Amino acid sequence: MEIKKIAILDRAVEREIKESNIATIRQAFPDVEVILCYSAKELIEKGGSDIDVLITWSVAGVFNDELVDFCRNAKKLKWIQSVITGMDGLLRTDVANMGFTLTATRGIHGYPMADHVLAYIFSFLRAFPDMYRFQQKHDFNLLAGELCDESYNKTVGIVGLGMIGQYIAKKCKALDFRVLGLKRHPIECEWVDRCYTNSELDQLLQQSDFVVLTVPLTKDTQDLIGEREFRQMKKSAYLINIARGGVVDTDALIQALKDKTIAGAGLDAFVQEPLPSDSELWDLPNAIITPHLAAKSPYYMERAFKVIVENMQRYVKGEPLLYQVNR
Ligand code: OXD
Repeated sequence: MEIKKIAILDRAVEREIKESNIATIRQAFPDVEVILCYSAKELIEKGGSDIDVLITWSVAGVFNDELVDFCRNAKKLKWIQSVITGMDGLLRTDVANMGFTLTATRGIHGYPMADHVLAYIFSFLRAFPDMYRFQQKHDFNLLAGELCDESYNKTVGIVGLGMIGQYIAKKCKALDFRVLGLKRHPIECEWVDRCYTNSELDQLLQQSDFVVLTVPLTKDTQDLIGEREFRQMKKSAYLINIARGGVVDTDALIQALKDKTIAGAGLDAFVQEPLPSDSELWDLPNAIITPHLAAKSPYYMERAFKVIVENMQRYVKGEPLLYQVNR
């Protein structure tokens, strides 16, 4: 397969793709024309109607009507490579059925995401949200020790044991947690004490002190965790969602946090992003909110572009691409 021209469409606000990332492509493919742009309109203005490959984000919002129309009319476009792993934002649009080869970037999220999960876990164990509230009041609260717990004898249950989930398991095991996992087709994994299948979710929920969600958002995982599932969890347990907001029923989550059906939640993904400023979640004292950045790291794009260049090399050689998306 020949590649003559590619476009890299970055997100306008964040502008995360740097010239140094694009240089990785230019070095490996000096004859390929590369267009960098921030909207479908700019892509057309810069002469991108005849691109062979589109490299972009697959989060909700990027594939807006403009970009969907662009894809419909781009006669030479055959392959769309995402710079992230979750493809739900793209798959929800008509682009899913336009016959393009679709690939994600995988294998690089575990490092920052495992750190992010551990940051939630230890913040909750050591009551950091409470400590921060005392600090804001200049309150050297000697009774706050009552709020502190420890990791000894705690269980982390990871719902979704893909590449990210397994890396989280590895880090948790190294810190002596008991680790449970859940996967449609259970696997043997050296860092997981027991791997359950989908129909055994309740068993994982009932035993875990921290339930970590790392599954993709699909029709099978939409609202996977709702009122019934919160009631299966221990009252002392925390939910950690670094997957997609839609995996959890938001109303049931707010209720569970208010009623203390569970102890708290670390949330990085939301049904509506940005999380609306009037969402009740912002003010719940037992929620830690981060703005969908569990995978962020100074090294992310550098790693992502290595995967992308490897895929371009495979593409021109006619070899199977890495991380093809199964619609
Ligand atoms: C991803 C993400 O899908 O960071 O890669 O949300």
